[in-house]
Amino acid sequence: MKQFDTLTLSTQDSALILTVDQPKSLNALAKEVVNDLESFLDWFETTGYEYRGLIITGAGEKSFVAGANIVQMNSMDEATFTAYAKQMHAVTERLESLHVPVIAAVNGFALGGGCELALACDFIYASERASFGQPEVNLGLVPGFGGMVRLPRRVGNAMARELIFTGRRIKAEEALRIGLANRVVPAEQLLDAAVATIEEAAAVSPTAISIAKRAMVSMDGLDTHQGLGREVDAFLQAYHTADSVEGRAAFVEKRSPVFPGN
Ligand code: CO8
Repeated sequence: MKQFDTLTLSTQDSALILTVDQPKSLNALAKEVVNDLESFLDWFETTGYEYRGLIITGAGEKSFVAGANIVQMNSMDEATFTAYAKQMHAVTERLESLHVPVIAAVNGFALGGGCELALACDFIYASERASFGQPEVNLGLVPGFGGMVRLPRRVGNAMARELIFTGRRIKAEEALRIGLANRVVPAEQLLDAAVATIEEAAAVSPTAISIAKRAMVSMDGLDTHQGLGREVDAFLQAYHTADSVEGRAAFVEKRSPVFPGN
């Protein structure tokens, strides 16, 4: 298994679990962490085909990711800042486009860049101890790793504005209520719940999941008519895959499909 200084990788069933492992700074996204996330994606995109899903979580009991590293940010010049932001933007866009489902297992603070990292995952499972927020306004800042783009898409424009303008921290149950988290579970069941969902997805066609993911990302910002056009393209692409030939044959022959994965 590939090794990183700031991330830990482990496996459970068909899932790869990526733990941001900097508990002394509550797993804040230091430059070194962002570099490692980028290297992880280089590795996973090219060699991660045996895994049927990715789960991202944070080390320790207290925090998922507490945001960008504020101490490091204080000594960044404009060029370094821009490079840092662009690098993290690329990481989030690559996570969204991965071929497998990506679940944020939020085990504690998901603040600022931490909330934004979770928003780049397909969906969020929260432990009962989790809390979420975009507290940048407390620092005289605004979200910079995609929060102003992705939070409104997840929770609606008005709710996103309320959270961004107040910097308020919300608990897991409220995150569930507003649609930020899909599920809230006791802390000790968080990873198992995420793994169980990856296992459910592992039973269906991986090609269909990958086509659906990429199509849905490409539909962001399109109007209904354009979106429906993309959907037809994606449907036809899926229709011609070996997985679909097998899935439809299995239905007619009243047996379980064995997807070849292409
Ligand atoms: N960066 C660096 N260090 C951090 C961070 C952080 N974001 N968060 C916590 N730490 C460190 C603390 O400094 C402390 O270190 P030490 O033990 O050396 O003093 C350690 O983690 C533990 O933290 P606390 O003692 O503060 O723990 P508490 O339980 O008292 O409080 C909180 C926990 C509430 C999470 C508190 O630490 C906090 O408010 N952290 C900051 C949260 C925040 O504001 N996050 C947003 C940051 S800005 C951002 O993410 C913008 C992203 C876009 C950047 C775009 C660049 C172009």
